[in-house]
Amino acid sequence: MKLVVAVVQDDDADTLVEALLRKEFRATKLSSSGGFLKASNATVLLGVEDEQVDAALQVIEDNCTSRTQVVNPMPPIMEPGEFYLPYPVEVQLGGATVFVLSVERFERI
Ligand code: 2BA
Ligand code: 2BA
Repeated sequence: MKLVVAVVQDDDADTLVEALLRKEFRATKLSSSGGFLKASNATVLLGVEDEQVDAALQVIEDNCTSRTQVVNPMPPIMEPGEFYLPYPVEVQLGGATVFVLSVERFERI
């Protein structure tokens, strides 16, 4: 068995979970936030049999889209009299960041 951990954008999370359930995957959605943007995202956990991993990844790929987001970087620490003109930076948010881990033991208690 494998544990698929997928960090996805908030906008895609509900559609993804619905699509996974339609294909009879079991899923748990956690609210999370990105370290860099500090914006909320979602982490979807899927415990799946080894031979189902590719099918699960395909559902993730089909339902998670890459987007560009414009962010304002943190201003630097200023000395008195210094002037900082903030300019927005474009960040490419991936459709999903996916980790696949081996599960040593799975129990339903
Ligand atoms: P965030 O950390 O909020 O990152 C959002 C996007 O900002 C990233 O998109 C990437 O394009 C950019 N970014 C992140 N760190 C950066 C840095 N140090 N310098 C320049 N740009 C940076 P994604 O790579 O698609 O990641 C989306 C979200 O997936 C991340 O949100 C984070 O929550 C998660 N993630 C990505 N890689 C991860 C990893 N190796 N471990 C754990 N979580 C990860
Ligand atoms: P839920 O997905 O809301 O599922 C609640 C209960 O509904 C499940 O209890 C199970 O009895 C039933 N159920 C879920 N999916 C089903 C399906 N495709 N067909 C028939 N019955 C189904 P538990 O199995 O005790 O799971 C409790 C919670 O643990 C789940 O909440 C989910 O959040 C998590 N979970 C269970 N198995 C998981 C897995 N393989 N991967 C990720 N999360 C899992």
